[in-house]
Amino acid sequence: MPQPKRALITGITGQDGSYLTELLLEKGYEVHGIIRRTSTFNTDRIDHVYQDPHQEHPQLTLHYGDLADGTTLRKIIEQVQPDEIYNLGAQSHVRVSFDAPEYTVDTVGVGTLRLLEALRDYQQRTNAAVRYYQAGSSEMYGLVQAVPQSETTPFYPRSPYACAKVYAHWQTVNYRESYNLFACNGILFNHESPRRGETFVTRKITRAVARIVAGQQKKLYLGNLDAKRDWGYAKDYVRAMWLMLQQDQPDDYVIATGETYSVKEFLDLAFNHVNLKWEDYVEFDPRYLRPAEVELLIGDPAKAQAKLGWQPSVTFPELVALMVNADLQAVGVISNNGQAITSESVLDVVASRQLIS
Ligand code: NDP
Ligand code: GDR
Repeated sequence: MPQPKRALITGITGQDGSYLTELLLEKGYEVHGIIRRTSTFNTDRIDHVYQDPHQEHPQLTLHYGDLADGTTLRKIIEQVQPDEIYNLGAQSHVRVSFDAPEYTVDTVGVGTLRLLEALRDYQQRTNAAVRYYQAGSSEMYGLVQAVPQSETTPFYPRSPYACAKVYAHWQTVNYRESYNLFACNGILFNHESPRRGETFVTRKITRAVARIVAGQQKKLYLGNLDAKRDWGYAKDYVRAMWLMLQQDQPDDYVIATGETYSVKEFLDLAFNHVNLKWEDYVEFDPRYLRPAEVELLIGDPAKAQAKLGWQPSVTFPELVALMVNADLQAVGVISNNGQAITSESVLDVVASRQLIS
């Protein structure tokens, strides 16, 4: 029996970490994840794949660690002896990065350097061939230089988060070229899902729609509604991460849908799904504005399509619908019976509950 491949994931408790874990477990990997010690459980998104560490040969093992703690990162790499490392850990909220710039840069920027250094030493000492994935972001493009943005578009970061991601990107390139590491940068445009953190705009909207329908919320406070993003489905995007590490040569890839929509357009689709008008519920709150905004992101996924054979499988309207439906299920407005839920069937249920006047 060949040994299963072993993957180590930072940020395993996040949106992408949870989908990537599912994908790798399906592919027969032994998965190891780094989690932060917290005073309450932070493993909601991976609880359904959790395995008792006392069982023989668990396929999923969690290790306490932090990107701020290089010693522990080294120890975990030594212990796990991974074939692939996916560095997804980050303080990933752009607005919060303006409030906590030093912490954000330490985790996102220097944290990546700590991991690369630990990997370099491990690889040089053991001669092990380890493949490394760096979670880069479309935020690195920042102020528009050209559209659509591709692997050759210059970066112009507009937040502490984005500056730290640019640093991490170039360190990854530098370690690849200096030490012959198999290291890839994914430049991923926004990707969403029912597991998206509740303070990112898409999930904030879909959660509010469900809560408004259920009578649990009256208003939704938002910032800039004119920003445009290239929004895809997170499950598709973690497949791209894995594909990058299966190629003959390490390289950098843009992962995007090639389409862009405004926050307003997201609002339109999400509220229309339950026959409401967003204008009746949304209020402006300047606290959600950023000191510098990224106005327009639209990615060119041509290289990933040609070299990785990657394609997104979910359209923008489908993405909005699946997120609203998941939040309607979470508040108990529609049942979770595994059947496809259309906009019409949502409206039937909502109307029958007399929630729409
Ligand atoms: P999330 O915010 O959902 O998850 C972030 C993960 O990082 C969580 O597991 C979090 O742990 C962990 N984390 C936070 N701080 C530390 C730290 N100091 N040390 C170790 N782990 C830490 O992000 P996503 O899943 O959406 O994104 C994954 C990665 O991809 C991130 O690096 C993000 O910046 C990047 N990215 C995301 C995009 C998107 O649209 N989603 C687009 C492009 C890039 P905890 O659960 O304990 O908070
Ligand atoms: P982003 O995502 O900054 O693109 O970063 P976010 O959903 O936070 O913002 C998208 C756009 O919506 C506008 N907006 C609001 N945003 C939030 N969060 N809350 C609001 O109330 C609100 N109102 C309007 C924002 O100004 C912005 O223009 C995400 C993160 O996942 C990053 O980690 C990742 O790198 C990038 O996507 C690609």
